[in-house]
Amino acid sequence: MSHNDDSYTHGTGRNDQDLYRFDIQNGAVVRVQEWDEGRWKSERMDADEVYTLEGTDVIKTEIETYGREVTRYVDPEGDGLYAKFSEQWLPATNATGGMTPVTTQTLYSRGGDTDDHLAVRPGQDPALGGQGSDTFVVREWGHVVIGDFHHHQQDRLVFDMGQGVQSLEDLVQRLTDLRWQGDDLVLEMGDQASVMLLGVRTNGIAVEDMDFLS
Ligand SMILES: [Ca+2]
Ligand SMILES: [Ca+2]
Repeated sequence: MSHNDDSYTHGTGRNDQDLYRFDIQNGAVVRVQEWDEGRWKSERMDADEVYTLEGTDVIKTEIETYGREVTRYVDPEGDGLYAKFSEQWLPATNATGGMTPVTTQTLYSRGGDTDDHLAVRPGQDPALGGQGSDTFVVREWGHVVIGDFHHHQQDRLVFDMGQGVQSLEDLVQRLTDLRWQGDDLVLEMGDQASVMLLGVRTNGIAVEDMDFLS
């Protein structure tokens, strides 16, 4: 798939905080840097990560226990500054449910006017779905923020973290606090994880808007 078909509807997720730079020598990525807290920081390239080039896109393939996580970075302006565009979980054939993610379709970093599937991860700007019925998939156990959940747009909140959360009861067991912070709703799961939903006091959310996959 070429990202060019998609990038205008999904956006690139690009902003000042989620930028990457890749040093490329002889067709291979030799260094990865991430813009973090106002400066470039080198990212360790782990042995279980493989970077490849596809046109001008950089593809990171991360080998996990029960599958692969494929992340695409794009540089639409051609200025050497990349943004994370999408990710996809490709389970191994022996993957077991529960403690592995379930959603295998491509998840984007930023939504547009259409119905979008979005990856929600810690350490990123609030996930934005935009107009349309968007599916926010929480992919990681950590502190995440969703910027524009709207009940009346039939947006969905999906827990798919590979943590064995497969029912509302599983989630409730892990919840240590559920509170309003102004117009924002915070679901706290100990010190290690939380889901903050900005503005949902007015935008609305119901238990029926949630799916519990893993
Ligand atoms: Ca959308
Ligand atoms: Ca939406």
